[in-house]
Amino acid sequence: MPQVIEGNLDARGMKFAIVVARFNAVVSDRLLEGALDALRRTNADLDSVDIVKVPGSWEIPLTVRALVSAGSHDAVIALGAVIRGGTPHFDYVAGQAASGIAQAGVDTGVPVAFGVLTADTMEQAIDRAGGKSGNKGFDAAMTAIEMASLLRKLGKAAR
Ligand code: INI
Repeated sequence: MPQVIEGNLDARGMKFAIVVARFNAVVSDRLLEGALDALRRTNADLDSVDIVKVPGSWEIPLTVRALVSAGSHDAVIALGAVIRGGTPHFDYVAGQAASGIAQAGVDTGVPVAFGVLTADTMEQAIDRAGGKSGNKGFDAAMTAIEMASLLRKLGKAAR
């Protein structure tokens, strides 16, 4: 019989860091609320969650890498909001955030969930940060929990 291995959504005994950009804080604060809600619902110990605030999404990859390299967390959740607003800056910031966050996880083996919203307008961003289209911070935290659980299982299976 094939063996199916997948993570679960039980965050007990796990330690998480959340990196959140202050830029567009009206959105990123809501993403943070969503992420904390997910951690609370899955029985994480909120007293052991580290929330690290950075100026903008550009600063997220460096900060995530410092955290995952230290190896003190089961998973890291990256939150930010990049809104197009008619400037090419959007593409640089969004692209750098996405690739830097992905690379940090792959390089270190620590799950890093991507909760950086990219949107054309503020309205669209708010819709995805607890408005009519759910909360991407909540979703990212759930993914972090599942991946942390999966990696624990894979670690056990390998031994
Ligand atoms: N940072 C964001 O998180 N979102 C944005 O939409 C944004 N825009 O549009 O400029 C943004 N810029 C700031 C950037 O992240 C850095 O903090 C800044 O360039 C200094 O390094």
